[in-house]
Amino acid sequence: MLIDHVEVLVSSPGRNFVTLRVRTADGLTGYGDATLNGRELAVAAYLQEHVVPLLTGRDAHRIEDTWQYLYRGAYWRRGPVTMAAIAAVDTALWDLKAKVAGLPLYQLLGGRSRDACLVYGHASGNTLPELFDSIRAHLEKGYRALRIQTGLPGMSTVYGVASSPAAAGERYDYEPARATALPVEERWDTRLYLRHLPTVFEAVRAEFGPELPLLHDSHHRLTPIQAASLGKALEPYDLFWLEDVTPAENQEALRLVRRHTTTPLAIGEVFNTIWDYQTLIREQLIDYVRSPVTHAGGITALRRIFDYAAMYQVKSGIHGPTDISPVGLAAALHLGVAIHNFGIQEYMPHTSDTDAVFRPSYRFAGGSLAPGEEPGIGIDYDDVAAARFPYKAAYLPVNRLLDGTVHDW
Ligand code: EZ4
Ligand code: CO
Repeated sequence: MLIDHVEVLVSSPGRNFVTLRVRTADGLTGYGDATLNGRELAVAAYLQEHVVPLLTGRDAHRIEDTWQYLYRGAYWRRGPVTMAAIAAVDTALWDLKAKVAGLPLYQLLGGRSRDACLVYGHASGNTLPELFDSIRAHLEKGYRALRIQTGLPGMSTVYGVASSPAAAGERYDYEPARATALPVEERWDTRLYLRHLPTVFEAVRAEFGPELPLLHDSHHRLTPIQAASLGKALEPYDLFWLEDVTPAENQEALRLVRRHTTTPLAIGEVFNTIWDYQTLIREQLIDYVRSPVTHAGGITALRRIFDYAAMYQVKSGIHGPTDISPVGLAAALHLGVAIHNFGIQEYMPHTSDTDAVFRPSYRFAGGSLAPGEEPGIGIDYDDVAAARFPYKAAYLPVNRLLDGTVHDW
């Protein structure tokens, strides 16, 4: 199964995506996702200039060897650009191997451990009534777990709050990347957030009862002691998880958080290797691993992280915003139905333009996503549709404190 043609596809059906297509001499096609929000062309160039020339003529069956070749062979290790590029190759090779086998990918990963992946949707609102409308709209669609993000009184934009209300149609998802010449700048007030958020969860529990699993993302904005205090304050509302409380480059910071709260913690959407989780998992400082296939070196590498996590009863919570392409989401679902320590899968539906380009075969029903049943990962990229959506530079926002200091976004 020799690789004879590799293409880096960049398109923007609603937002930018970088996709790798690997063709074999006998005419099979495999896909991988290499999208890195706001830095897309860096990965496209890494692939085009430094990886594509290495792939032509290789045996597509040698997934592990290719992974090690690209990881160790570059000498320069880790990092989001490198690991997204390796992820795309790895995913494309798994897609190819499953197509050769004539099986959906999850069969090659050990077969089903469950019927489908429970997902959580994104409910948000600037005010409580808007938030409640968003929760109700999601429940009507069948969601059985929800992330709750809310505006702060007096602040115009806050991470995670959709700009249009729930009823406004298909673009009710939260898309932070904006096609502006410079990144949009947002403002942030940690003390206000810490005071306000528990009142929101109290109101949501009072309105919707104790059963519904609720999640929240602090998006790296707190110090360890602030995170500890928030975790404690939210304990009465029984969160499924509290996400990214601190910028976790410093894994030891989580020791302090953990000593003070039993609120479950999820971390890692910006991590890219197992080493970023070593202390967090071994010392059981977190409960959920957030890495997606797309940013953690592919199915091969993320599977390894999950197997390590399983030793410590840490579960998967794969990142699934719209900046993970349908290729990355499809790969996550095959892995998610196969592993034993599945936790939950994040899900923000893509736009119909995105789905028209990628034609994913996964299906949402009853609050869960099930991977497609045809051979491979279940993606069929439409070049004609993609040509309608050329790349458009877009940036994630930059965050500043009220006095102007740059803060974590
Ligand atoms: O801000 O993927 O949990 N989800 C998130 C996302 C991230 C975006 C950044 O590209 O934190 O919304
Ligand atoms: Co997050």
